[in-house]
Amino acid sequence: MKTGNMILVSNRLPTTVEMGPRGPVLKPSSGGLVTALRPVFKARKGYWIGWPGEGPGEEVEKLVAGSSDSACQLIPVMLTPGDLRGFYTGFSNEIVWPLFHDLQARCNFDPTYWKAYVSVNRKFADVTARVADHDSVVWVHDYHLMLLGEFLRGQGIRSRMGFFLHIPFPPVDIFEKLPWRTQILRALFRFDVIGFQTTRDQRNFLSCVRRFLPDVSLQRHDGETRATSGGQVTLIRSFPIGIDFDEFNTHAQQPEIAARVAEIRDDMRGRQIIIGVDRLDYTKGLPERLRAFQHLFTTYKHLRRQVSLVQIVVPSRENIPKYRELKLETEMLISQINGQFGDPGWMPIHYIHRSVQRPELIALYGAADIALVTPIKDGMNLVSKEFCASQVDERGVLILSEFAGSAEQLNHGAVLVNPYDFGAVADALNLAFCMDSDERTQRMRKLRRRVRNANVFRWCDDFCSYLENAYGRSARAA
Ligand code: ADQ
Repeated sequence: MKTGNMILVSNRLPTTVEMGPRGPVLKPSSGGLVTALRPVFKARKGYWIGWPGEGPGEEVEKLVAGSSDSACQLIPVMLTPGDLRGFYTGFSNEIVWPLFHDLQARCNFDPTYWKAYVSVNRKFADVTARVADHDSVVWVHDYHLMLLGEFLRGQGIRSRMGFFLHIPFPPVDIFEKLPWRTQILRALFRFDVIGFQTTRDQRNFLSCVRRFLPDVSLQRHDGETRATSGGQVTLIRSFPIGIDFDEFNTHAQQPEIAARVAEIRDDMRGRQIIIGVDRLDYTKGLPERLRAFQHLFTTYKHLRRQVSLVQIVVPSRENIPKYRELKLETEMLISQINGQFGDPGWMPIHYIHRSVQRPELIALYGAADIALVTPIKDGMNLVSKEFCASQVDERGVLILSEFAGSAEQLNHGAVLVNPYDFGAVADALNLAFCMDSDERTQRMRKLRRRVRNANVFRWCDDFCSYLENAYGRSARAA
């Protein structure tokens, strides 16, 4: 029986493969997306389709197929090393990722990458088509799988299909550099719903459609756009993703975490703690942030010895040369700043280069006086929201880049900055340092209210019910 199932498709399955003493073992991941999707899978039979991660192919495939996640059945899409090079490292991360973050100079428009992208999207379509039927709801995630709707429709699949883009959508002057711009836009119109993080992304996308697909008619109404193309309807709207607020908020109030917060603060000997938490990615604006921090101690000399930055960086995409260069640049800047300003009793920057466990992360968020979240562009940025949810005593200040998607929701309580303006970031740090406790509380209260309300469960509910009710379906089924 396949009726009415929910099929989620993403590049990665919500698991990782680890090598144990007796061969590969499967570890479930516990990200916000997985938590948010559990209730959806409770209501209906569910499948999650994706690549399971590196490991010995056949063994991993058997392991995943035989695993029973309590919420849904996992279905692996097996990819060869060649697929991963061309599709994942190549097209997804050397073309779409930089281009969609407005960094066209970092793109490598190698035509072989496109071939791999097409072929892997087809592989995903073949696997999805095996479990999809007319009553299924298919929810495709992110920039790796923009062609999936087209290939599924090509196989005669008429179920409701939605696509959500987790990263930004670039302005038309940047998107137009993409050699495959028309094919990608056309393919997206085979979905019934296209969701973006922010209204800015939605606007950019619509400008691109007007420029490159003049035959598509667009009607705007109340925040959503109804696009008609060849008699088929696609609805376009923004659905800003949230976090599991309660998870952070509840953990932050537990005595062990409170004790750890006190310990961290103690270790810092009364200095204000500035926290930065990022994947090591050039979009997160790390070198820019460090230069602004350096500028701070030259402009605001009184802040020397009064503040320390705790910068936590999780390694990412280490097989891509640009990411290795970024690691070197970041570490060089950190040692330069520590060498230039530090002394035996004070380290300006504490650098942690590894993944930190959730309880420790919440304690660090809770102990911080200031969060410095300055991506040069970000679809949403969950760190800005996690910081607010962990600030149970409401005294932290959030300094947030104007170019993070979350700035659209958090602009009332955060101090917004242009991350390229080192002077302005240094000014914001000084402002936050000097901010009195009433203003801090007032701002943080607003932020927490917003993050609590627009949580990940609401996001998931909004998208799923919108997709299920999408009237595009009747046009397609005709
Ligand atoms: P990411 O680019 O991965 O996500 P982000 O939204 O900041 O960016 O999420 C990063 C996650 O990794 C956070 O949950 C954070 O806690 C965690 N993390 C970072 N450093 C860590 C460390 N050292 N140890 C442990 N955990 C760490 C993409 C888009 C974003 C969008 C999300 C969700 O690029 O714009 O917000 O998807 O849609």
